[in-house]
Amino acid sequence: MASTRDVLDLLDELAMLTTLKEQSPQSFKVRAYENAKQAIQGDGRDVTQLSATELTKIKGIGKSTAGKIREFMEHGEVEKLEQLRAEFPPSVVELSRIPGVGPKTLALMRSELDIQDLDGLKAALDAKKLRELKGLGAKAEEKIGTAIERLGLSGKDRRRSIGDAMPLAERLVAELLSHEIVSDALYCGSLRRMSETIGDVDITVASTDGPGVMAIVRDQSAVHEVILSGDTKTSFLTRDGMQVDVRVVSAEQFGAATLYFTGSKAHNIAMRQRALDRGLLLNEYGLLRKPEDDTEGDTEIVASETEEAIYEALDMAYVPPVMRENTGEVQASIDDSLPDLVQVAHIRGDLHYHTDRSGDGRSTVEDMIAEAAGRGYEYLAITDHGEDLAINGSTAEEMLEHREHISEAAKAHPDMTVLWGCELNIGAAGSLDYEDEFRARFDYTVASVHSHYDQSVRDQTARLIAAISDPTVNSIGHLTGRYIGRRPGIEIDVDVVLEALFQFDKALEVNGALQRLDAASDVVRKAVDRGVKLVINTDSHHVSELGRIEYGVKTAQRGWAPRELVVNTWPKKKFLDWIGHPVD
Ligand code: DGT
Ligand code: CA
Ligand code: CA
Ligand code: ZN
Repeated sequence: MASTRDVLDLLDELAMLTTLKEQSPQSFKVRAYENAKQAIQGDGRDVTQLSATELTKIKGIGKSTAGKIREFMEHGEVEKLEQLRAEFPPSVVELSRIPGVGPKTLALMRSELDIQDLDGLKAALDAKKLRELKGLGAKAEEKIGTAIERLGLSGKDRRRSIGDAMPLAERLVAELLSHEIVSDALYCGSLRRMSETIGDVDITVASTDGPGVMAIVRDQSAVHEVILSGDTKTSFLTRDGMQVDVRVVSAEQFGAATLYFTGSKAHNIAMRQRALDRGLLLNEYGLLRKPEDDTEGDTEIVASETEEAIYEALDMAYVPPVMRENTGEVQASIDDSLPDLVQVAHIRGDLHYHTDRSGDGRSTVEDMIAEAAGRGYEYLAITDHGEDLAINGSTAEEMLEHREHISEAAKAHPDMTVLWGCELNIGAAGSLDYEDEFRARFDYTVASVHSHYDQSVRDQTARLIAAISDPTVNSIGHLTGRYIGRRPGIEIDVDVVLEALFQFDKALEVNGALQRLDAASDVVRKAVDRGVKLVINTDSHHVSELGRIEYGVKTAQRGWAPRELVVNTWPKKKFLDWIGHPVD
């Protein structure tokens, strides 16, 4: 059965493909789909149960969109969407995501040069044909070529961004868990380790009814093409070519299987060696002891039901999945010297948080504050965009009004300290919004890059250091500004930037938005080694986004971040002291 989530996905896809069709994200039709999506999110009801009339009564949903939602509910597909999908197959959609390839350029590439996929585009780039298109030129051509290279879009084993893979995997696992015959299910592989890019999705299921589970899997709406399906394993492709492997094991073997299929391969090999050193065998079925004489007798199962039991039987501390990369965690686990990692439960506040004061914020001050209070936060920084971010920012005057609004709304939650903050925009050469004096009045600031991604390493490093050294800045948000797999971030000298953060005692943000995960876990690990303070944020623009804190925390854990370095795990007094704010 389709869910509200499926309807939101439907509207997303319609908006995206209609943008390509109309060659503009501003088109009336695109806006209609986007408004409908926001309206449904705001309404909160299960829209699959509503009639066309009830749907159109929701403000923001027009007649035509309501009709499409009903068509989807009744027929399982929408004719308009099928037409758009035929006109813009996944290989073409993929091209539209390359920075520099807008809908108009895409249309020209197809009509003038017959480019229909990445290979076609690369051939045209090699032949320097792109520059001949109307509105392009040698510079634009070069930019597109560089983007393809830096995003790693080429090659046979091309990888997907975690932001594309995670929602799919989470939904499949939830769906599987809702069935009686499934006793457990977990996504494993690189996704469970929080790699930024995913080769394929690996799901492990515990059940005594393999064929039954396989039938459920084949029936999922995400399945575009089944590659293979036996009694215990099904592999399928989604519409945009992502591969998913689902394997069924018995509940007794679940821990051994998830350990194996989570990997990494290098971690598995080191674990197997640890087992061998103790005369044991480790594989996807369990930690096993062979009979003495090799031929007679049964193999004894030492541990297999849970991952914890296997680590314990090997005299090792449990290694969190995000650390299983064989970069020192195996030895640290043996020595019992794994760091005291930050956990979601340690987080006491979110410090990068937008409201509808920002052009791109979609929930009210009241709702955003209530949502944070609902999570039990002790403090919160509302950091709407500063004035330099043209469409999204606020003037000094608007910010002062906003401060009043915030303190009024905060009265409903007296246990939580709500800080009047700002997300400052770091200009091309490191400038920040407002007059110095005004900027200094904010309770808390996060400064981040939102433009000028193409400067030299030297200039970008200097740019960040200018912001870090500014006395009004408390933290640096989404360090590189990247969108994983979509937009390469700025290139910087990481060591120099981390040294500056340490010297000026500023916090480095770990941004939990899946398309960002910025600073990346490898940068976090260097920051931890240098003793740089961290702050884990959601960068929420809507009340539905606070849950991202989990991804931020996992990214920090992947960088071995200990609790004490993360400033938003600190008790309120300690945190407020650090930012120089009076404690109330
Ligand atoms: P991916 O899919 O490329 O993003 O990365 P993974 O880590 O998900 O790799 P995948 O899907 O090929 O295999 C899933 C896990 O299965 C992997 O992390 C470890 C385990 N595995 C796969 N092949 C081998 C192998 O040859 N030896 C060992 N020890 N483990 C393996
Ligand atoms: Ca995989
Ligand atoms: Ca796999
Ligand atoms: Zn932001």
